[in-house]
Amino acid sequence: MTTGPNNTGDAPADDDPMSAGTKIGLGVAAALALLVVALLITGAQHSSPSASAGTGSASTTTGTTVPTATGPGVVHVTLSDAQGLGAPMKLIADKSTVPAGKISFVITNTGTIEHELVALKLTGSQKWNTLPIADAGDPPAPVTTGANKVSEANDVADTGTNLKPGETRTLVATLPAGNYALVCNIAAHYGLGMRAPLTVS
Ligand SMILES: [Cu+2]
Repeated sequence: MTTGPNNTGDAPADDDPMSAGTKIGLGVAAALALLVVALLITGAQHSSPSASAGTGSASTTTGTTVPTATGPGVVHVTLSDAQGLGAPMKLIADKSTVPAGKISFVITNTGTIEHELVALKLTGSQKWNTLPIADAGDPPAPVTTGANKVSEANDVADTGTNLKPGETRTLVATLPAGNYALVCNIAAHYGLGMRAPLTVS
């Protein structure tokens, strides 16, 4: 009320309270900053797994989160090569059997070049590791010479754009019971070993 501006005599008195206040304020600010950082770290740790689950009931969705989810419907797929087209390549899935329904493929490219994941529904007597390499082009089409891909006529889930080296991506697909081949169908990759079986039961 009467503590308005008093010019005289208050100047020295103002100095001390203000500097003390400033110190307290800085202390509080530092503490708050630490708290915020801690919350951000905690939040990040908690949000990763929950974001992984994927949402929606669409047949396929993709995400760029790096999930750590596990469960019967989660298949971790590793795409790898040692030196590009100059050596055998690998497509390794940590499961070969999953229950029918929503399946989350958590795909990581640990190789040196780009890769993709395509799930092909097998029909008739087709086997995952002996699909005819009779196609070429993008999209693949039957050719008489220069074939380096398998047919994608029965493509049921696809990462679309390729994964760059080091990239992880989630592909969610709703698959009915059946036999499938997981392949990378970039030119020559299937033939170099990028294929794995998947049974949906
Ligand atoms: Cu590949």
